Amino acid sequence: MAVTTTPLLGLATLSRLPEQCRPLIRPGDVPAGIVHLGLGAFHRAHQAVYIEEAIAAGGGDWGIVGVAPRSTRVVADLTAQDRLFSVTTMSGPSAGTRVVGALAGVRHAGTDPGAVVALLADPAIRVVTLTVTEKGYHLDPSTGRLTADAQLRADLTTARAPVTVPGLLLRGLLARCRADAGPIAVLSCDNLPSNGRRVQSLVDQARRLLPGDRAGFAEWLGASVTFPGSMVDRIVPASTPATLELAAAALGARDLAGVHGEPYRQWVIEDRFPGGRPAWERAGVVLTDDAGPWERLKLRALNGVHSAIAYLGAVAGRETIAAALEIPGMRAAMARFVAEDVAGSFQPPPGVSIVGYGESALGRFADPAIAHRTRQVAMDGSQKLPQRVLHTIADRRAAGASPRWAALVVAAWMRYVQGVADDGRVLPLDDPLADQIRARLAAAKPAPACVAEALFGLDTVFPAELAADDTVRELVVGWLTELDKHGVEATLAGAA
Ligand code: CS2
Repeated sequence: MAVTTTPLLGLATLSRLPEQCRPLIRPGDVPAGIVHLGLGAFHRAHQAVYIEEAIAAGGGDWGIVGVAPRSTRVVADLTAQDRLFSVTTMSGPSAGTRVVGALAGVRHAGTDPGAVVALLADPAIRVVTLTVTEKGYHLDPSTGRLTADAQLRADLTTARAPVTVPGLLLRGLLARCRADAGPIAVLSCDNLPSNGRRVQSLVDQARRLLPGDRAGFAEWLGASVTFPGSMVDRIVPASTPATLELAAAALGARDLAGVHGEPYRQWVIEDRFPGGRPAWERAGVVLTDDAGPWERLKLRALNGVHSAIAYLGAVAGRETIAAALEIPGMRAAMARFVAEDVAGSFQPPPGVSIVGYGESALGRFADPAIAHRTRQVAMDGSQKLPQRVLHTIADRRAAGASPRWAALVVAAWMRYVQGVADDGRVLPLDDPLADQIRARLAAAKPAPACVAEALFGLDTVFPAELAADDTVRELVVGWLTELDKHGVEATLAGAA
């Protein structure tokens, strides 16, 4: 009896894919012009899609060399598939799958850091993009100061092969300067506050730690490297077996690197690319001279709300964001958070309503097909809270207001990190500051005021002024007391 197996996605299977699933370009046809650090699901469903569309519409040698800082798995899978992967766009009951061919190469930084440094010094590469998550930058979330961790110091001060992202970037830029390989733009696509300026400051701080006289390097950086700010948006949960099953069913080929995401996507980029850039405007990217208002809009009215739903939902035992949004009172509380606290905290982009934007974000979160896990969004809270919630609080306090709903989000995070859901189940604490958080909680009495006091003492998360603000403390302790006594569901039912 003949055994039929589904073939693996690759150049050899391309001609057998249904027409509507085929990539716009074939990997290998377009030479590389971009190095991307961070080959996770978000990059594959966002920048890779936009860049492929821009190349297809406007040409140019802008293929991407994707670098995985840690995961060897994604490099092996993509290599086996000739760097092809699919993106399945989910919307309610329907799904559409398309293969993307933007990857001109893939590398694993852990096993071959020298190759990554050499790429950054290659004149053909004129843009570096990054999606390495907030913690990948090794910056204190509240101040933006470079953390002085041993790994990073060793990357910068010894001749060993770099293992951190800032280490790779600095060594690469230094090699580029020495090779006189021409100007380049470093484009952060992570949800950091003022991400362009943060990365510029990261490079500047890291440069000062390099041994020897680096005056020439500083001058070259100032003249040849730009750090455009950007806002990126698309909900792309971690892939699951269901993602790969959907891809295989649509393609008739197995795709081990498939990702899925929502139909919505947005990219706003400051147009400062001294070595040129893809024709992004042909792919729907908004090019601007100031991404700041867009970035604040997204971090505060979308990501802040996302985090709030994640903490409250996980404590209430809900697996997904969509399920958490169905808790009675959740949607109303989130709408009031945006309308009463976020909306008054900054000037939005011209013509954009913060309340309307917040409403549409809630609509996106509500789609159960996306199946974004509350625990995934809850990860790394210490790195996310400042730009998502604390900046809203600081701006509202400066205007004399009492940001009640934003305080609920801080209380929800403080409730979540204690590690036990309302039904007694254990919640994971996946956070670079997990040890510090646990130590502070272990030393504190369990009363809400003591827990809040202990956590407000995390000075790389909470600025001193905010931690010492009695109004903020009272609001947070009030909510934490409610959450402790009555649980998330009763708190929300009585709140909005
Ligand atoms: C989420 C984001 O995991 C998280 O923290 O809030 O990944 C979110 O889905 C994206 O920023 C949407 O663009």
